[in-house]
Amino acid sequence: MSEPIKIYGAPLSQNVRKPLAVAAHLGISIESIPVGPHDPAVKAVNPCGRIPAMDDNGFTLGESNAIIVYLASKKPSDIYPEDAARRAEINSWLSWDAAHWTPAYQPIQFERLIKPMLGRGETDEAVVETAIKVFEREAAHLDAALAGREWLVGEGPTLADIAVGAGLTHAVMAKFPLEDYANIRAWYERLGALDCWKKTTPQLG
Ligand SMILES: N[C@@H](CCC(=O)N[C@@H](CS)C(=O)NCC(=O)O)C(=O)O
Repeated sequence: MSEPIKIYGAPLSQNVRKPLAVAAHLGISIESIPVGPHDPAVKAVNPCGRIPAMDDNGFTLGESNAIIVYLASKKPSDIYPEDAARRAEINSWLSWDAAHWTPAYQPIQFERLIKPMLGRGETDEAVVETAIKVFEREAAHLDAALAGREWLVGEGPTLADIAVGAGLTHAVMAKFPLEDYANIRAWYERLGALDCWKKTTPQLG
């Protein structure tokens, strides 16, 4: 008999939130194993030690966006529709998330939130200033893409919204500069109204 899919990684991580939210949305039963990066249990599944990592009855996988595509492929639904063009658009956002969006917000989050939380020193304002320039460029792109739309692809939430939206999990605490991006803020509120988002809101402190 097969066991529930294991997702390794602390739910506080925005990257871990992605598979937890997708599983919650699809009603896929999973076992969440809340361990940090480089824990031996993670390394056994994902040799580079990063979270999330997945083990589906011996099939192991790293990279949050690959994991959510795998989960969605197990249970066909509107969050990853069969249509080739829709899938390609979703995949394009998943690539943008990994290649541009995450590197844009992560330094701000690290400097303003993670560093103080882990006692790794003061926020380096020079790093934040440089990071904000990068962030503004990518946020402007996302905001423009959302103009006149409720969701990034098609008419309902998809993996694209979950992957890209996960990056804003700690936006308030890390003070991401979102004041000028009304479309992003409205879209993130829509995402926040989904049950899968409410169920996976990390509890800080
Ligand atoms: N591209 C990876 C990034 C995963 C990642 O960097 N996770 C962080 C926690 S949010 C981590 O494990 N960091 C430890 C490290 O990079 O060594 C993904 O999307 O899964």
